[in-house]
Amino acid sequence: MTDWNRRQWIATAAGITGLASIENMALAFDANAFGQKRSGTPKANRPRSKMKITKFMATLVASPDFALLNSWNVHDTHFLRSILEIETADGYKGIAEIGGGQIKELEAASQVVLGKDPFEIEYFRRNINNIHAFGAVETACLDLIGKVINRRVVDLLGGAYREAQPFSAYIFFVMPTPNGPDYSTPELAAKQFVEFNQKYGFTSCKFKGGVLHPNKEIEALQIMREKMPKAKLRIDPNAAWSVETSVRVAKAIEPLDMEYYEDPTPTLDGMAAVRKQTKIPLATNMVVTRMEHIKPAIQKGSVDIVLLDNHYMGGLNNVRYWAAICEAMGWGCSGHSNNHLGISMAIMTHMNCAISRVEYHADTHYPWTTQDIIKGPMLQFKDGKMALPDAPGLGVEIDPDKFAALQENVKKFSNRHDLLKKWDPNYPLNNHIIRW
Ligand code: GKR
Ligand code: MG
Repeated sequence: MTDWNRRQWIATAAGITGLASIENMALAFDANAFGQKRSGTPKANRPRSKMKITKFMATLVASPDFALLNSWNVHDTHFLRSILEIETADGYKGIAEIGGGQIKELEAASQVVLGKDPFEIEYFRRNINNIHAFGAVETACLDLIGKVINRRVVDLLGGAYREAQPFSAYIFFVMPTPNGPDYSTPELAAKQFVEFNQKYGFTSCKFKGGVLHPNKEIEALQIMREKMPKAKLRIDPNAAWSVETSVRVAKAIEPLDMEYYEDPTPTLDGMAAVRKQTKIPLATNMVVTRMEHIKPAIQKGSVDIVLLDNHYMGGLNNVRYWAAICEAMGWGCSGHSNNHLGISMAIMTHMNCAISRVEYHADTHYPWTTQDIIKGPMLQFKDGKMALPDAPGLGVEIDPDKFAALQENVKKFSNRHDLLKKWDPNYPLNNHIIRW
């Protein structure tokens, strides 16, 4: 075939498939049409440059926290987070944030990562033994890669299914402390939701239960429903209730048109027993957290909704596999969180925006954060949503002065156990038990 005939053939094929700019397409497909002087079409054997990670730093930080209560404790004076920074020989940087107390695990992971290319994520997954450390490494690599190719992390996760992620208010009972707020009654918890709605625009509420007697928590939900007739309501007592109590509470809150009921009771069997006796969908971040939980959860009929979390589910890419499995199982997906800074806020926004299956408003503790690590102002919720940051990678950067201040805070960290024991001598500190 002559050169001209080949170009005609390609142009015709391109026309049939509806491709525009036929002449350009012909040029692009036909690598040898105009000899070696032509530009724009890479040769198949073009050498690819590899990058090399030469710096890996893991740092513990602490940010002040409120006296939030859950079924086994009061939050400490500060919450701890581990910050990972990586850098390549050519000066590209990536960052990540995971839970506190992961520094040793991250340092062990540095042995696997140093000297490697940030694109070798599957190699890292197979060779880093700690799931949290792998999650941090993967996130930092994606942040770095995003900066190299000038795209956002969400684009590396399948693209932005939505540009802003809706989040829910995370409502806690807060123990009164000398300088802190007091949200220790059902009325005050309901007031907190109204305040979060007014300040951030949240229209759904995850209410942390398992703290006061279940009747008080039912009362709090009833007041919330009165004050916010259209809101989506959820309660999460973190498995502090027996099956019997969980069913009794379910019957009492069914008329409130609850969106879901999160981990009322422990174990897949316990959840299955509750699920048989209520119309409210059951959600979890406690009984379906690893792949091996999926089969028994389906067999027993334990849950309807799984909360996705990149930390314990093996990183951002793995969470996408989780979402696909949830879709196959007929489970809905929401998003889980613990106390976190702005880096995690950005990570969760990229992750949830990439996953079409996340049809519920995801959790976030960010409104409780007062001292952040990121450059510039804290990330802002608008109408209950967090928009994807615009800059490449995660779109947030570490502010060195804020970082130094958060490192100093680690020395100030202490628990509030004495105060809690004074406030409620029967509180089962650190002891995760069925309380009612
Ligand atoms: O910070 O008190 C808390 C929460 O209870 C958190 O630790 C849980 O992991 O938010 C979480 C949950 O949904 O169970
Ligand atoms: Mg939960």
